[in-house]
Amino acid sequence: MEGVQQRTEAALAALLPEASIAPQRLHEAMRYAVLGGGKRVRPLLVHAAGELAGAAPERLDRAACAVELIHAYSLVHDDLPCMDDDVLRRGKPTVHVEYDEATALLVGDALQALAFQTIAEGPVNDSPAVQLEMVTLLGRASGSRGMAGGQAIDLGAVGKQLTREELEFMHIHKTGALIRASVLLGAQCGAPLAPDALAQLDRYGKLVGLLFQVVDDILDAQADTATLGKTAGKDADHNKPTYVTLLGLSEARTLADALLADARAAIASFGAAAARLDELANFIVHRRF
Ligand code: GRG
Repeated sequence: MEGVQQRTEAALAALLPEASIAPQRLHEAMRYAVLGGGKRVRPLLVHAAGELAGAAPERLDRAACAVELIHAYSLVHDDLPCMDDDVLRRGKPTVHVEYDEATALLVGDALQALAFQTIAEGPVNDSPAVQLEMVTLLGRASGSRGMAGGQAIDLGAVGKQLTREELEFMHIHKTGALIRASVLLGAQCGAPLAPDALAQLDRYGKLVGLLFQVVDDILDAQADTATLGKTAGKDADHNKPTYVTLLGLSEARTLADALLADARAAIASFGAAAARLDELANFIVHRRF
């Protein structure tokens, strides 16, 4: 995993325009937003699924950078005062605090554009048709029927009670869609997989996407309980529903265990070839941040 994290960092550093190139402030802020932080969970998923499909590492770097650029843009915009209004991200000031709001908006815009450019320039697959499918997949996962749509539902849910189904729908879009797309994009960098195999990978991606958010809610609630003696996390402070506020901590943990078991079962038939995907599902559950 460290190897993939390091090569992702190097690939991103090479892809992002140098801070010395005009417009310098925008390029510096883009590098500030992307480099030197983050667990790189999505690139790890791209590489793990890609290995299963026998994809070349250089292709996987391109796909991994594309999803991580979308993820980084979403965090920059999510932190803006008009959204979550956060001042810290990955242990340092958020982009609009370190630079300014207009720059943060443009950083997100430019990172999103660079993500699609990265897939379009390739190399990601010898087949132009598959390459085009990958652009479409990333667009769907990040647009209004994916991540941006999930964010809109999230903003609309402030101060409201959501049912478990509504909460799940929101997270499958807001966080889950890009995680799910990471798995499929990795697979698409390799040799074509049988429809059954692709469906199994897709099921794994969907489950892991949801699992990621359930664990995020648990970690958030635990962090606040530890530091402030409260029982609810940051999102609850923002008056947003979470799995912990809806189900309680114990049931949220039970749900995470069940999702982990289902995700592992979804890829069980691949055997040892899916060992990294299996490890990643475990990593997502047992991570500390
Ligand atoms: C602004 C269009 C738009 C979308 C924002 C994903 C998202 C949608 C906002 C992020 C809000 C958030 C903090 C959600 C909790 C789950 C999550 C995505 C956490 C951050 O992802 P990690 O843990 O972050 O992978 P690192 O820093 O490790 O990359």
